[in-house]
Amino acid sequence: MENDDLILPKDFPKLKNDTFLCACHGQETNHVPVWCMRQAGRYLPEFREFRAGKDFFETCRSPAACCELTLQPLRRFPFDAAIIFSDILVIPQAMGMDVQMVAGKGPTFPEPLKEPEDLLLLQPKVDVNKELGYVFKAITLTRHKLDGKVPLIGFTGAPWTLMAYMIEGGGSTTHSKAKRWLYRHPEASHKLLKMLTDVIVEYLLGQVAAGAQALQVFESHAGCLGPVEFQEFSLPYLRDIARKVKDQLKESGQDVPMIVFAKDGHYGLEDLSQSHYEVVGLDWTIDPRSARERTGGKVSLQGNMDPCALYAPKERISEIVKKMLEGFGTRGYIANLGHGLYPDMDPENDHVL
Ligand code: 1CP
Repeated sequence: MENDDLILPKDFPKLKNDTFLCACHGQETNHVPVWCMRQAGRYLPEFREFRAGKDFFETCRSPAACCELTLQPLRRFPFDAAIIFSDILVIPQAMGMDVQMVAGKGPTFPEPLKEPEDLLLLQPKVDVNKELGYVFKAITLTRHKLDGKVPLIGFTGAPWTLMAYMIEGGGSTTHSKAKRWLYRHPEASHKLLKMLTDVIVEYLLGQVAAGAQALQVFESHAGCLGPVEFQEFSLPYLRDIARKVKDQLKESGQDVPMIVFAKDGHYGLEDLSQSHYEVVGLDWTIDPRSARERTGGKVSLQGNMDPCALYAPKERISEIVKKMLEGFGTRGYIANLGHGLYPDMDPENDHVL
């Protein structure tokens, strides 16, 4: 590493643009802050060039590489926040599972969990500093290198979403293997969700100690649960995570806003707005006005333009953004997409957002 001081989580440069953090707390801002999910990624030619020939998870384990990839989109666009380059699947790895990124296929677990006995193969107690210290180093280095330009967001996958990958062994359209556990092995499912929750809490606290200024929890697979399963297998753990992280941070006088993004979980919107998170992230299937009504001003909202709207001509994108802003209003609002950017999108269209 070029300068040893840059791996110490202290003497961080003063934050110059706190618009995103103010909006998280529902405070008045002089513009609506913007960032994009997957703002670092394959839609950027410089990302493709940097990642070429390198293994994805090796890249995740290099603090210098993660720092560079986090900063790339900020050199192009005036985003109001950075999100650390990493992946949600570093947690199953830390728990002892092998996960590989296979070109053209995505994340793959050669030996997914099949039956409840397989839980014995997981590390019962994960030392996050040892197993995930590389993420903490990347966060510290990036926070220094950001030079106070914008705040740095840390993140994690939520327990149900991680459980789904660990059982499916990769992406899935039905999640039927993971859902089989919920219906056939509810006790083992809760055991696994609890194990994941414990690691996630320590992991998020480690990210804050390393310099993360906000935290997002991705429940990307909320949509394959119904409201009843969501109440039992997702929501309690999402709540637990926020409560435990906040209790710990309060003890040390820290206030770090937390965002929950439960994709396609609109049936849970009221509950999510009362789950100790300052911000609820929304996918594009929710109408902004009805989201405001249903969350009753209790939380800030983030989202929710359909990423595919970026395929539209620039004038049309401007109209869509204008409508979105009218729907959400400008207070307690963070403009974002309703999910991540896709690899074939034109980076130029991000400017319109
Ligand atoms: O080689 C590559 O570049 C692969 C593409 C890629 C990238 C850029 C993957 C594989 N992960 C990432 C980085 C990443 N992943 C970030 C940081 C970058 C940023 O946001 O700017 C973040 C926040 C994630 C989070 C993540 N990974 C989620 C949650 C968000 C979401 O999309 O819902 C999920 C579900 C994953 C798993 C994952 N990692 C990669 C892929 C292709 C997938 C999805 C697999 C699937 O379910 O089919």
